[in-house]
Amino acid sequence: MKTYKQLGLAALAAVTIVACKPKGTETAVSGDAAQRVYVAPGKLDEVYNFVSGGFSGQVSVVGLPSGRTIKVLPVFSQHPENGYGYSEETKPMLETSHGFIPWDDQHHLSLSQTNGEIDGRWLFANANNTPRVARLDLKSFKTVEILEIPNSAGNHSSPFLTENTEYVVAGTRFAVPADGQDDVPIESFKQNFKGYLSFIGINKDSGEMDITFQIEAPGFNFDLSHAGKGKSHGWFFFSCYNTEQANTLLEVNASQNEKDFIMAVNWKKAEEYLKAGKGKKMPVEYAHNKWDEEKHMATSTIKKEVMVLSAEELKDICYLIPCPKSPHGCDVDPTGEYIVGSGKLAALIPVFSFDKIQKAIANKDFAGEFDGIPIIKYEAALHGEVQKPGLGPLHTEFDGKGNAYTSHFVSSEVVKWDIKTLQVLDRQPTFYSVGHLMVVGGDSSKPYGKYLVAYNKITKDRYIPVGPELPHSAQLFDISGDKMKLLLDFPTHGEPHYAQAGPAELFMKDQVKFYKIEDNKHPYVTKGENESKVVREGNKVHVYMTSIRSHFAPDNIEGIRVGDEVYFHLTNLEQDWDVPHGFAIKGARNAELLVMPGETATLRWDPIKPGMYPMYCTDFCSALHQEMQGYVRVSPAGSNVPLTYHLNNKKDNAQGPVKEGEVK
Ligand code: K7E
Ligand code: CUA
Repeated sequence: MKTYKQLGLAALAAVTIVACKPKGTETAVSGDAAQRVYVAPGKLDEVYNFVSGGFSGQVSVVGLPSGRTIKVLPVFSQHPENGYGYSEETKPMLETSHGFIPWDDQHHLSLSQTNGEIDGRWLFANANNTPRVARLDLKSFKTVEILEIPNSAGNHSSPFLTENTEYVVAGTRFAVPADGQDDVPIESFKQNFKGYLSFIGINKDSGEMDITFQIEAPGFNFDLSHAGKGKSHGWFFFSCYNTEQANTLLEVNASQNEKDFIMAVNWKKAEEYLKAGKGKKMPVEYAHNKWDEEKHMATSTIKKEVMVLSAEELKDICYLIPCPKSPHGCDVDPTGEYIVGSGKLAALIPVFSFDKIQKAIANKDFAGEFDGIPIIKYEAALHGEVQKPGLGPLHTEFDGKGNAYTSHFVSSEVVKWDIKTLQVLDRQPTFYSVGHLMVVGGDSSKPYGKYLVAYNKITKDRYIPVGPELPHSAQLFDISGDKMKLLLDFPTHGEPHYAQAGPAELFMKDQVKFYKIEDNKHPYVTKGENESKVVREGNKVHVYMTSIRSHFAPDNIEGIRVGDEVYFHLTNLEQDWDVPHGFAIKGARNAELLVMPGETATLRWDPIKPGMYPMYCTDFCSALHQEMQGYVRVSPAGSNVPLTYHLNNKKDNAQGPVKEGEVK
């Protein structure tokens, strides 16, 4: 919830400071908490928790209940730790229609589902700033695809998905003019700015993404969304704020209306219109980046067209439901009947009924329209309101036992309530100012329940202090009983927003342990030490290099000249789990490579002055890891030192390139 910081809501902030310091922080922890979170040495966690990294651009894998960060997975930001976004193979993953972008702001995650249940196949992640959706393969835990979203800005209501992973959606947080038609006065907001909702189709087998269609909706700010499930499968629900359509000082001007909207989208109907040829092709530009598992490299393609359906023209795709007041979270319960809107400035939580929405549509129980889109009467759609839940409700998750849990930023608490009766059942303070919360499997049809994690914005006194910026904080609650029990605090990487989690068994089967060297189709692969070589093509030098415990082949290279572009194509010949080798060379202006067993990766190196340049392995791979090193001699431009390479003083190509199998 960076928005509060950005908008600088002075009044809210004042409330926060007073309200975010609940009393009795020590007594909030129950007696057996230590036992409940203790994962003994040699034992494994029960749950995989995938946590968004916010302004880090990455995703963390956290084990629950221990709260230990197991790994940070690079997604939208360069990651010097393993060379993601620095190696020649991974650079295309970060290409966009704006060129190479080394960073983004990552807020929401969705685990793929089959029949409404988490299936452990893929993890989808959104990029807010330069709108993109990424797909991670949960066999390799690698980012394997990134798709840019045209006609969008601030891709916030994303990447929420339908119950069979038919679609992942991406709604624009900023209303914007269409791409290519955007050189217009900002004051023409009401005429020219629109809200585009992208429906990204997912290939059932490969998981590959493609934008099937976009819906052009009124120029609101689409904030969050969730798909219908069960009876409401076929529908999507988006919260919108700034229905005032203000374009300046939004903290005041977008908080005028008593009610904004939740937009209900009948995407099955949209599919029918698409089939009937009602879509319009729009010229746009967006990047589609794909990782090739056999070639161990990514490609980036610019796509030029998108299909757009107009919500104004095609009457029965979209309906607006009034929702108080600047709604943020928009969450659907496991049965698909209840849609929870969380107005960040409201003192109640409205819960809408899918059946009632359908009835209201059939009876045309409307209170007018907005840009041609019918507005359903609030009361006609409403199941009821949770009264006095707390201040600043943001996000809601479910335990599958009829309970909902809503985070409250301003009053800094998690509130448990009964979905049917709307009675508040329990409240627990958070330390401090909770944003998102997550129940294990809590947005699926069958939540696993048991644990709830609150992702908090302010840490203050929770950890040993580390200067002006403190880590963000997560808090683990046991929700198996009637009352929530606080078990654990743990610091997080970046700024977590949403998270997803599922039982560990789902993610532990069929993981990639290494890549078979015989399947490696990288164009610069070196499948054995005797194939290693150095080839000059003008000022480009290609080093076909291998690594195995504990040496590189070759390990000495001479005849490199200032002005050369040197490409180290390192193939890791190891065929065993957990034996990567690293590669670094002095003066390299990118990062190291961390090459997985059986994989090939390339580091580009442009030496700018003559010298002796050591290179070495960066990952402690064996007892003789420290011996895993070599030299590259760089001579002045125009020097006639012959290009040679050696291992154990054997094999060089001083007389020209070595033929296969030949040792000189
Ligand atoms: Cu509430 Cu970006 Cu989902 Cu943050 S958002 S908390
Ligand atoms: Cu290879 Cu250290």
